[in-house]
Amino acid sequence: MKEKLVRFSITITEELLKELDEKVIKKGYSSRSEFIRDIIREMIVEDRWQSDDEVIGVLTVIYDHHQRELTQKMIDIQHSKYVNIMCTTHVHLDHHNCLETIIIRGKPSEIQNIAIQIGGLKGVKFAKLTKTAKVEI
Ligand code: NI
Repeated sequence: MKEKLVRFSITITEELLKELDEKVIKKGYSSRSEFIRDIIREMIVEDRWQSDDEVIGVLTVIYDHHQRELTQKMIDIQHSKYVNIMCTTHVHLDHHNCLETIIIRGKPSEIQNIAIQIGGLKGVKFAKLTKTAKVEI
């Protein structure tokens, strides 16, 4: 089902318009409209992360393969009853380093809690949480 599109005009300074157009080109958007639609969706996702709604986080972790019991500790943390681990992907980067992405569904506070716990483990060299959510519009 195709959603109805509406057209509206906005008033901004020439300077701001120049900035907007530069960003549209730099980020590879086909139009100002597409860029602005994505900005609004990004704000919706940010709001969800400030709420108690269900969101999705992608935790990227790089850790020392040789750190004793680290993988078991990471798995124990993921077995939290408050979140749903949707999938994990493991890549053996080199002899010492593993990279893992963990896709987590749950409440923002619980996902952040897991990200902090895993990020703080001995042997974890890098941990970054990417915040996203289902946006139906
Ligand atoms: Ni590995």
